[in-house]
Amino acid sequence: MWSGKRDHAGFVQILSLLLLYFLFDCTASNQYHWVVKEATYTRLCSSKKILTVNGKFPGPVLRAHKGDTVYVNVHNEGSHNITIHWHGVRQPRNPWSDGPEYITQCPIQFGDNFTQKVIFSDEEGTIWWHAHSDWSRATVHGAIIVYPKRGASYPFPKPDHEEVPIILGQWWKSDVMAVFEEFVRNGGDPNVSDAHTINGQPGDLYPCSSPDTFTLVVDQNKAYLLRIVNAAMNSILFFSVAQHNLTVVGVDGSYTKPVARDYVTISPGQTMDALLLTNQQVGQYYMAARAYSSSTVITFDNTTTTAILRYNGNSAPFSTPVFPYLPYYNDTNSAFNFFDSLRSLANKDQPIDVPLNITRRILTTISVNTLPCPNNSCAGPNGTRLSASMNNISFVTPRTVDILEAYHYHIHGVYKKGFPNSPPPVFNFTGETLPFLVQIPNRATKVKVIKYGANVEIVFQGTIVTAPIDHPMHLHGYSFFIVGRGPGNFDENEDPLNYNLVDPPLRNTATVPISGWTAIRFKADNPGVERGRRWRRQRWINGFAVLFETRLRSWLRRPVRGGRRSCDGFMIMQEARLAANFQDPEDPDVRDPKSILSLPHEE
Ligand SMILES: [Cu+2]
Repeated sequence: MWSGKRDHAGFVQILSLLLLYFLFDCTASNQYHWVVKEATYTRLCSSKKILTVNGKFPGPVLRAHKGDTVYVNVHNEGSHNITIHWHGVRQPRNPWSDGPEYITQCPIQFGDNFTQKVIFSDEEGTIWWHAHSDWSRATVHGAIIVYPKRGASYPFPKPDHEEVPIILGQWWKSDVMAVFEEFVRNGGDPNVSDAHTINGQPGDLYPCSSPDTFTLVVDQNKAYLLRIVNAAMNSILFFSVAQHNLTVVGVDGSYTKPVARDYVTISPGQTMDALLLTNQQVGQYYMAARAYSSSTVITFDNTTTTAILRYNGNSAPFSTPVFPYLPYYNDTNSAFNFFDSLRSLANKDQPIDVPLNITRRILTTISVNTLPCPNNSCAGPNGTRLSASMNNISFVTPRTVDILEAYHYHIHGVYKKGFPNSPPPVFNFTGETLPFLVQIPNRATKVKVIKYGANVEIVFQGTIVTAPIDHPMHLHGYSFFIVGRGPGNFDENEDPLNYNLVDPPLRNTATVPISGWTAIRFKADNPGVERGRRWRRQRWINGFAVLFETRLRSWLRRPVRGGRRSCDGFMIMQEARLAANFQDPEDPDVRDPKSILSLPHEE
């Protein structure tokens, strides 16, 4: 099935059964050995070293059946500290090795190793894993394929080929860590990437790329299950296959009612299961992806990546493949028309449980604000520094102890409770004018404490602060139902009347439309520290943390030594109590923890 793909030759994992050792789990568990290390790759006529897992880009596929527990021993032989995150894996009562840096664990230092336990519970279909430290995920990522439970079947006819990863990514000719450091330093947007990629290859439309274009060789009249992942750093993408429909049967590790489309939209962090029926004439067809970008002020990578779908028996291998339809870059209607077409199965075999009686409502703005910069020397608008916010709070990442550890051991001063339930300054979020008050966000490590079992609704409200933009929003530890979305300001009286509470899609990443809102619902039944975050231009950090009621601390069975990555080994605790503060390398002016914890709005 794979051809012309040097870099994919080793997609096979070392897999071993540790039957006796993990007998208490009642099932044999899979164990993976991953080595994070640099490897040299050549793209777009130049070579560079990139960080990889086992030398592969994209990284190895992790395979499991629904209900499996997998152990991944990560050896960091790279040059950066790193964490590996299991995106879209619920990890029930096991946030300890979920990966988000300084939220649930501290990074694996280079030279060190850490065995991460990954518990697959509800999710089934395609999800993915990626590094969760700075910009290392640009090259350290791969697909996770969760097959149906052993003995169970798909809710659709079994495809002839059930495993075709299509990993969409982005490539910079320069070192991605240098791109990251540069925009952290200058406070502006990251440099635009030089290419989009399909399975690590830019494709025929870029220089020096044709010979290595990813080619999927297929037989006629078969069904192929594409496992599509958007692993790009900041591009929402349109993807399509010339003269073939994609029948979407699942998103973000949850099955959907089948929906046949001539293109799909996929945001960074999202995944998709799509059936491709090879029911066209024997020949060659392009698959292609390019950006959806509706902002009028933000530059983006407007290049198009391609791969080739080649039928066996094709008699004209050197003819130009047929090119597919892709919506135009700023076609918001097409982008969201696709998202709106997704529905959960919601039948008797796959019932859903949308929370109806909401006990915790949160309305949060998501904005790209600006911070003043000395001598107006930064690269944001008017010399400012860009800083994303939720409810006008820009999340400050702790650097001495992770939030989960602080929560579990009652370490004070690492985070503060009281993330507001609604925007502190209410203004016309999507109107023409903006109060000065909301331009400069508060910087804080602010969390929302939610009672175990609460039925939560969060409405993400886009704003015009700095510039309106579409925002992909992601939650760790949960999938959620997307019950509604709309243009303009959310109307708490009118808009809920139009919610889909019957068969809304269950996702882990929602896309909030430019100058609009999206509403999600979930039941808070997975104790831990979860982080909601936005999925673009990561350093405009972003997000808030959600904590669960104190009495559930005991439910979080902290793994014994070796199953937990502390910030500085297990003796960190005493030091942390003394040293917990928020010195932020990006902002040396912030020295006194209290100074950034004085917030305008407390519960
Ligand atoms: Cu995630």
